[in-house]
Amino acid sequence: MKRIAILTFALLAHGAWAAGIKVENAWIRATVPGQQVAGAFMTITSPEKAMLTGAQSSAAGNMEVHTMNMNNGVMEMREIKVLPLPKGKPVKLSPGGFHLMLFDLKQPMKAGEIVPIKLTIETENKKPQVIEVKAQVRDMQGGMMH
Ligand SMILES: [Cu+2]
Repeated sequence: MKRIAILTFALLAHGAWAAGIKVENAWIRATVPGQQVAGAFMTITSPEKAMLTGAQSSAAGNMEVHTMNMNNGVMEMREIKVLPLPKGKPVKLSPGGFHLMLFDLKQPMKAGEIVPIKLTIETENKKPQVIEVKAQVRDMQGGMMH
């Protein structure tokens, strides 16, 4: 499926800093009534080598980290358990690439709403850290197939 989308990446004022980990431009794609899943996107920069190992939100029953690839012209998504965060290099979660998936939505995602997401980030030899991010729901054209 070909995705046609016009994306505007505006920096949100709600940047989150915790343990030096920077999360910018966190947003969730608005859903239509009856839709049970939504994609969440953001840019994560870690000052040291780390990994994203999970996410949670009060707005969703479950969340997964996904990767998306084109395979013979077909968009394919699969869950990944670990998303590496190289030292100092921004990792962009965006439509068509890495993203977070919200499942079993408690309510529709309406444009303009702010939804909290908790990211679990681990560095070598350290306890996992939970970083709370505020994601803005945005209405975007185009869809993501599941
Ligand atoms: Cu997905």
